[in-house]
Amino acid sequence: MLKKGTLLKMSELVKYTRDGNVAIVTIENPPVNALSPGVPEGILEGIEKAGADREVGAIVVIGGGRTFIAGADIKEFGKITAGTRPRLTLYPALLKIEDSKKPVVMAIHGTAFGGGLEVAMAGHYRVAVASAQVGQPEVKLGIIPGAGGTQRLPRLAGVAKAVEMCAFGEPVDAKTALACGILDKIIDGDLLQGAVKFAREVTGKLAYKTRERGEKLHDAGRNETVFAVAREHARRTKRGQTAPLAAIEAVEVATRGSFLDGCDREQSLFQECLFSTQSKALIHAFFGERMVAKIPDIPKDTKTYDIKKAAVIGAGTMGGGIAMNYANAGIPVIIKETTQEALDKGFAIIKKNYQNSVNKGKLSPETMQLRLDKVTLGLTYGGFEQADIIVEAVFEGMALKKQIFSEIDKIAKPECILASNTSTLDIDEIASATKRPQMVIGHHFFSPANVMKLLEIVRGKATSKEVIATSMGLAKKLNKVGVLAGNCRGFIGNRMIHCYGREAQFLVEEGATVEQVDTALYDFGLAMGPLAMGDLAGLDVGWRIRKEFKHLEKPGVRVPLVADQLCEMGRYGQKTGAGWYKYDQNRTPSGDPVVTALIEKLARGAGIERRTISNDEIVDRTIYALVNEGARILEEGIALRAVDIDIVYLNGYGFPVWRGGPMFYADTVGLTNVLKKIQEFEKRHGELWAPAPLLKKLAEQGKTFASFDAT
Ligand code: 3H9
Repeated sequence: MLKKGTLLKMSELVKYTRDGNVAIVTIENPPVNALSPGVPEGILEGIEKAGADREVGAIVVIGGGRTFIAGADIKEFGKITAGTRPRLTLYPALLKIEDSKKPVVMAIHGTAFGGGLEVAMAGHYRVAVASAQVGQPEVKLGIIPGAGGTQRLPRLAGVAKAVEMCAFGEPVDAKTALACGILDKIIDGDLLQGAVKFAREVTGKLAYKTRERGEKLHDAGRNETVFAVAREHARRTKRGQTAPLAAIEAVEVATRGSFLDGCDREQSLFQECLFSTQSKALIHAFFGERMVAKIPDIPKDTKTYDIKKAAVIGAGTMGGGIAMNYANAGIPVIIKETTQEALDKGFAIIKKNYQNSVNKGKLSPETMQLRLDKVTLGLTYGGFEQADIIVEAVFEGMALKKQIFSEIDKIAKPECILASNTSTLDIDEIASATKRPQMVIGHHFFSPANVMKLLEIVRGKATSKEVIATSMGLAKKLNKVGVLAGNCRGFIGNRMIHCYGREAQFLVEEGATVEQVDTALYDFGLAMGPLAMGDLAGLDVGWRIRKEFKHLEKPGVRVPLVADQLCEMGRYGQKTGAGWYKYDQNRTPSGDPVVTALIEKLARGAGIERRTISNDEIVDRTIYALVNEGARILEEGIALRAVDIDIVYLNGYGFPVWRGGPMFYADTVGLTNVLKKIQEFEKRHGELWAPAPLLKKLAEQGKTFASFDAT
């Protein structure tokens, strides 16, 4: 008999050892044990080796390092669709694992996601530590489980749970997985020891193949409702996405025919999804979210500051939301205002936001109290001297911001980060009000700041690497996606949105209705149309900014006419009950003839020809305005990569994730086509549509923004 721990090396990726009569197959493919080429083969080889070894009675499959298996290697998908590698071989390998005559115990820690859960379900038993999670998150990548997951999961967990997991992609914890039948046991203490013990207990016993279990599949009456409700939910919450509906279909097939028929259908749906543009876009977003954390001139080991205490100036919508982020992350935060009334109002909104989460069951009353206890209020800078970061969140006005920065410069400790939540203003000019410009940085949160995932981190010319590295790490701690931007008017997000909003307004001046513009972009997939978004954010915000930059307007260049007039009329949007739309007491919008008349009057006055405008033109004009400005931002180095722009738009502006972001979308349309349209717009509308030099260059070379990222 082999000694405990004897190593029989099969490949670099999968190791085979023995503990007495139990074979242990360990996956060693850091960081997340993805099923890269060689891993499925290695696992199968281990199972076969154990099968052939007379001394082995049972087999444990376990992940080395921090996790079991996080799924297929997502990097391989691009190679398959590009035709540079063949289809994945996981599905047939799992049939063979399941056919093992000796019981296979899957031992799970970390995550068993996607192909990882599919591997686990091909075993005869599954044990896990209490902190483990299992899930089929493929839909988040625009695909469905492709190795039997939609067929084995309903057999283990029941149809409703399988539909929920496969169509919506959320993970479940070990306790839930045990309760619904995915797991057989939760192991306290050492996972490997527990799994080996479990394997000994089941040695010699009849092992069930998941694919042969059918007892949870057939409740026709109930299943019908489950599928109908899931489809309706998917259409509503995953608007425009094809993979969730494909996943529901695949599970439905499991309830209607044999396992192999179901797998056939799953395989073809998987292939369809894998080759779709949606999947490519979602995979682009997955890697993009990780890519933005990588800043070429800031090494991983750059020193960072410890953020233990925060202070926020301003208890308005932004200040309150920002303070909530700190409180949520367990960081005590002081909020300063100029009047008790403003402070009370701000704190009441924070409380109301938390209370809403409690009412929806998303937060316990105890956690709400713990978070509120992290927030203190003040009318002076008292306590600011202890803060590790001070975030200014007052109105967008340079003079006010500079005054505040010169005040906090005097009281903040030397290593305190001074952040401005400005959405457009020059960070260097703000920093010039202090004696420590290296500590000054932009932290541009998006409204509502306690909800939106994006944090645009704006680097001034003097901002230190340590302050940037701390900010990027802090974004993660605050549960945000941090994207680094260079300093310019509006940075990445608002500089581009300015062009998009401009075109939306021009379109209504030229004859589209307010509703038509918003509906066309909603149908394109945006969370809301640009004019409705303006009403939500407050039209006065842009108005104030336009006044700040009035002196920079070029004479003779067309400017939008309507929004400023709406503000002059006191129509700031939802908060005043009227903006582009009028709103009832429940904030339900309806079209307003007053606005239509105003638009017609202003257009007539400016000699703008009114015409019928198609929805396609609305989409092209607004989205290509984003793309053209995005190309300039990229060329100027304001964004590090095109994907950084995409991540800004996906996380801060409600751009549909399944389109990958504006730059990725342009790549899918083809830059030559985009350029051609922009050149047509230039002819018709003049210099605002001059094509960005980078776009022109890439289009002429037949290249993409993605190829620019890769160079
Ligand atoms: C699938 O399984 C299809 C099947 O049906 C089979 C069909 C035949 N592949 O996120 P992190 C990288 S589809 C390749 O920062 P965390 C990631 O890019 C797949 N790489 O860590 C990053 O690289 P870098 C279904 C992957 O602890 C590094 O690993 N599975 C993969 O915050 C660390 O990742 C999923 O969708 C992968 N599968 O979170 C799970 N996963 O350091 C996707 C990660 O160079 N993964 N990387 O930037 C996740 O959800 C998270 O990564 C996880 C860890 C929760 C596992």
